Amino acid sequence: MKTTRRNFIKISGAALGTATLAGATFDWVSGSALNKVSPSALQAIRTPTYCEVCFWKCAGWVTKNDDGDIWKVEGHNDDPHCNGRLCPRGTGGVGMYYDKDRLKHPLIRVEENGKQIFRKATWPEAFRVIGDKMRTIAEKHGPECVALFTHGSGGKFLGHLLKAYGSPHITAPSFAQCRGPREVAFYATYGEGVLSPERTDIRDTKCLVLIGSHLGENMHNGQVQEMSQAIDKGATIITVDPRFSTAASKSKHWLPIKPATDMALLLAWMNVLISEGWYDKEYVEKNTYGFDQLKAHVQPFTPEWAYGITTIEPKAIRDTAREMANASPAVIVHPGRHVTWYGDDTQRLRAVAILNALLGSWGRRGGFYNPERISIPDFPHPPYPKSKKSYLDALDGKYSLATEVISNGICEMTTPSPERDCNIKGWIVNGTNLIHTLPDQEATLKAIEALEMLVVIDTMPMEITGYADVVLPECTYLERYDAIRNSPHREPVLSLRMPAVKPKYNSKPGWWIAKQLGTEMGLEKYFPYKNIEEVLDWQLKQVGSSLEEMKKTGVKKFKREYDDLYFADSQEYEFNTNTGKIELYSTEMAAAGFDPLPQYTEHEQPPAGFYRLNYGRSPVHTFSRTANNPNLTDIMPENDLWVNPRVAKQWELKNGQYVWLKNQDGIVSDFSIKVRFTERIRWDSVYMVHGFGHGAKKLTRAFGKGASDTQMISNVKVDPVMGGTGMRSNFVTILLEKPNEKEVTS
Ligand SMILES: Nc1nc2c(c(=O)[nH]1)N[C@H]1C(S)=C(S)[C@@H](COP(=O)(O)OP(=O)(O)OC[C@H]3O[C@@H](n4cnc5c(=O)[nH]c(N)nc54)[C@H](O)[C@@H]3O)O[C@H]1N2
Ligand SMILES: Nc1nc2c(c(=O)[nH]1)N[C@H]1C(S)=C(S)[C@@H](COP(=O)(O)OP(=O)(O)OC[C@H]3O[C@@H](n4cnc5c(=O)[nH]c(N)nc54)[C@H](O)[C@@H]3O)O[C@H]1N2
Ligand code: SF4
Ligand SMILES: [Mo]
Repeated sequence: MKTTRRNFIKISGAALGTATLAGATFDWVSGSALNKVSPSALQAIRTPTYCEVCFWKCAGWVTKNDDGDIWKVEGHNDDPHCNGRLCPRGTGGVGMYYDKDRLKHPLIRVEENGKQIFRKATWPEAFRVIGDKMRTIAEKHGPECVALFTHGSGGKFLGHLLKAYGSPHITAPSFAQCRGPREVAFYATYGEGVLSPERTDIRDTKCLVLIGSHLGENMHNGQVQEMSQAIDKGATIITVDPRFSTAASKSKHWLPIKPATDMALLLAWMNVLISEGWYDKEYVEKNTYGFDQLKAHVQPFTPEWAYGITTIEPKAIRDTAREMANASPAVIVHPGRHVTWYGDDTQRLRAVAILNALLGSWGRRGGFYNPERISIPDFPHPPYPKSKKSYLDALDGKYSLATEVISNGICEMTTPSPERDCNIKGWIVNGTNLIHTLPDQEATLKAIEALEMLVVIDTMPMEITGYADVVLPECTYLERYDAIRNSPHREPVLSLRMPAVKPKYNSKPGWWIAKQLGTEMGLEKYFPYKNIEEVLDWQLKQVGSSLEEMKKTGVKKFKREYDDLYFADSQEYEFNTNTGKIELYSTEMAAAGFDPLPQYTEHEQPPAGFYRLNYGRSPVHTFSRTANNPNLTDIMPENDLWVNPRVAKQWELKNGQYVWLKNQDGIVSDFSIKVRFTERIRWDSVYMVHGFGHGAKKLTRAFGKGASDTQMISNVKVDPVMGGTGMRSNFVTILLEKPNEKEVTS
């Protein structure tokens, strides 16, 4: 098979113009810019938006300065995602617009004097190259051999393009690298997912149990606000985390669990609730299926049994079970969000779902509410062509309960293998930096190397752009219209994003890119509109609003129509499961050949001299997307390595010293990372924030700052139920000296 050798190209040249960056400093975040502003600027016209710095998508207002340029973004008072307050990242989002390192022009990979470089191109040239390649792939292999990876708002338009082209392969890292196991587990149990924003009724809860969910560092705005509200009202917080997280510091009970053993704790909690008779008997009797099997199943899993595995004292297990039962049904055992940890994640989340059912919290005030969203029709278009293949066809029946396309599955399908008749030949990658996002970088690069076409649509010269054949610069969220944000919430709520200013440089919005590309490919009948305003106005009018109205209000709430926010005691409910009940014993899992009741499995522990690599979020950064943001790097320019003082002593480390890391497979970190001594991390683990250690030189602030957790994650534990990539079974050791070049792997 012919493969294109795809060297990483450093994006160069192209730097046109002198973007005046009137104070793209942390001023916006600290609010000190407010003092410098003239009254006339305060009256400047506000335009509505929703934030793209993370996927919570808070609605906000953009205000311009006297020069007509962007001054600040603030939260929208009527939006339940943010209640008028953005998080520091959202406030600092203006930095995405002002960043001088942004992608400025379309780029096409060409060979000059035996060297691959990017040539600055016009949009029509770039579309022609992509159109030609896509036509060739469709003719030679079939349109299902092109896949779209997408994360973020523009995915709607590109997804439409791909379906019109004839491919079902549309995937996002938010499934198999994030919340997929949670959704599959809750569907199996309740016939419904947890969704985003999560349907957790935190503001009214009496007891919130966080299992590795580090709210407070994980800054998903509405949830963090509701958690402080709940604390103010006297709610009990129980945090299960091997690390003393911010949430742990706010907790009545912190259970510093041995990593990778949560299943044992969950089973022991069930054992206590059932054996002590502390579960919600009426709710369980009325709504659930399989209680007797569950009771027999958890009988051996006593707190004493779990103690040996988790290092959590039996008394602490009983006391916390009691706390939950006392609060029931206003109790939430939070399912978490990034849950792809150890490969048995769907089963762990099944245990979480079952525990909530025993506590009667699903559909109850202070537990999980019934969210509602309105249905907005698509702009009319001809039916999509029928696709010959589904992504599951190529995976030999593996991951049969996956409810979405799995990104790592697309990588597998792209990498040539004699056992597979269908290979993917082209990728369009929109708004996801796969090099930092997918674990096992070697596998990602192998797949990329086998591609005939890689198109990347991004705002920044991130690592993934360096492997592209064509790079398309999208304008930032502050410069464009996007699909209507339509969230499931306590009440249905819509939010509009519109451009506050014209796109800088030669960047364009995603909807325009999709429409032009569609036209280039002869698919114009799928884009029967002049511009996005026409689409949005038509859609909004179908639900009793209009673009005109939304431009003024930004956010619109609707009345609930279908059911109540909580279950009514007097009513019978039918759940969307095989038995119509909440399935403690999952008939769906059993039919698919998986354990119908969750089992404890032992996971690997670090070998001598190695530490488990633990990772998480910083409150002021989002993944790798903010690592170059001028406002946010001002607050936190690099990540550091949390090391227990006991480990530090053993290695004779100095606080603040830079070290390199080497993982269990001999992979050495490209960059060094600063050591931080802290009792907040266990002696068997080290911790770092995800999203740093960038190797793309054009990221002038981020390049070489801190280390990349992803680079160290080469051991992936794939969840057999739905294909999620467990990433927490990687172990690192410390290198005190800069490794010689040969030892550095990439
Ligand atoms: N090692 C490791 N891997 C992880 C995680 C982890 O904690 N550790 N977390 C996992 C989780 S939970 C998730 S959800 C995923 C997140 O995965 P991603 O969403 O891929 O995360 P980012 O690194 O932020 O990459 C976003 C990319 O979109 C670009 N971008 C930003 N705004 C726009 C825009 O408006 N338009 C376009 N076209 N591009 C834009 C950014 O420049 C960047 O290249 O990562 C997963 N992978
Ligand atoms: N500021 C900010 N907020 C964000 C994001 C961001 O990039 N920045 N990303 C958003 C996204 S997409 C997601 S998915 C969420 C992710 O955020 P969450 O779902 O809250 O968290 P995780 O990344 O799974 O978990 C990190 C926590 O798990 C703990 N942990 C590690 N191993 C174990 C273990 O074996 N058992 C237990 N019990 N705990 C363990 C770590 O110490 C850490 O405190 O954050 C969201 N919020
Ligand atoms: S939580 Fe913060 S970064 Fe995420 S959408 Fe809201 S304001 Fe933006
Ligand atoms: Mo995520």
